[in-house]
Amino acid sequence: MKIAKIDALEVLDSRANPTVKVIASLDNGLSASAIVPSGASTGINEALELRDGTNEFFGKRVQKAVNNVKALSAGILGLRVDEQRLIDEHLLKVDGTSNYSSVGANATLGISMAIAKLAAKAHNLALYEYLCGQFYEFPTPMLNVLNGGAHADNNIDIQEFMLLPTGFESFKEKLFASAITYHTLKNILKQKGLNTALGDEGGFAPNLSSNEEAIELLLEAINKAGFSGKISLALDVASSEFYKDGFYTYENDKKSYEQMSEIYEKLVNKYPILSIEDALAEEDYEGWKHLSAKLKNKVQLVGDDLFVTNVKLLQKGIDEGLANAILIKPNQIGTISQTIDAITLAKKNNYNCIMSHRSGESEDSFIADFSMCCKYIKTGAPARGERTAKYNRLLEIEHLCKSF
Ligand code: 2PG
Ligand code: MG
Repeated sequence: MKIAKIDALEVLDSRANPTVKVIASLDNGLSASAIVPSGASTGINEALELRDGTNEFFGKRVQKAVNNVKALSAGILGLRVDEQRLIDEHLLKVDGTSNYSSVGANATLGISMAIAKLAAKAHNLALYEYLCGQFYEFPTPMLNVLNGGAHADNNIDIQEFMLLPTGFESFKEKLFASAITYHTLKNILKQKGLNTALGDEGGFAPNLSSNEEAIELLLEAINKAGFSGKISLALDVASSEFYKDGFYTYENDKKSYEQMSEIYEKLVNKYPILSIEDALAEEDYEGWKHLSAKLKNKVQLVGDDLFVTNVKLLQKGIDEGLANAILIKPNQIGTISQTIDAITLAKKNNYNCIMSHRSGESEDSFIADFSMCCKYIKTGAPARGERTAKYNRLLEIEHLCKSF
């Protein structure tokens, strides 16, 4: 059970940017590896993603973080691999800051993920069993089929338009119905002469005249595919991206948080939208209070940039009644133990948890297993290998559970 070696290297993510891969091994030769994801619409309070910042590769190399993995491993070698919390606490202590700004959260998370995978293997457990214990459930997927904002080169403000398949029993039924709808959406876009090129998360990224047009297109696809009433919608507005000096630049107009809240209320009344993420900006606490009082009982309000998987920020949100759900992204906080703490605190306070990918991803399916501790998973469209790696892993888990 003792950790014998921790190795690291640079690999590429789904946007052709360097990222960190960590390989951990035991004395007996058993090994496991993990690849760290990377966001584009990052929150200001996220843990630091360390990039070399040199002239080479647009400053994006992560050789420093790779070197830090090797340096950090010195204090971990010889420890039991299933001492996850002890190991994660060691990483935090050696870094010495609250957001990993010395060694980089891409270094610490790589180690933390690889250790968790290796421990699961050493115990002969599936990763989800190791991470979630007996409290696992199959998450409902939220599939981002139309991309805007920082994830696409089009003119749409809202970053993600997602399918939320609720009217089905199994994960497979939810996923397949969504994939059929995705194909139907592609055909509709083609027929209308709209672009069917894909954005970063595998959704289509056409130029449209308004955000509402995107919603209408999704509903048309759901209807045509025969899933009306069984597939609803979710949005990630990622509004921190278009918030400045107290105002939101939405559809080329300056809006206050009151006006944005009214827009959301109208959308929720008009369309089957069940969930809205980052409806307001991370620093707009007054706005979040207003919006939460107005809509919390009608729709799931998800904090992503607002909470950044951080228990302190989540606790503050709970105390002030902000939102009613949290997006869970391990690389926002830097270790698996801290991510588990955020999930635990959320659940204790009846906040729904949504396990989430980053827009820059890899073939690593870690979050698929981890999502078994959550009510939802959002990991992009049902297309592109770095997204289907996660959905396919969940299909596999479901299959194995059924045949057991
Ligand atoms: C988000 C994420 C994932 P990014 O805003 O929720 O979809 O995007 O990884 O670019 O922050
Ligand atoms: Mg988000």
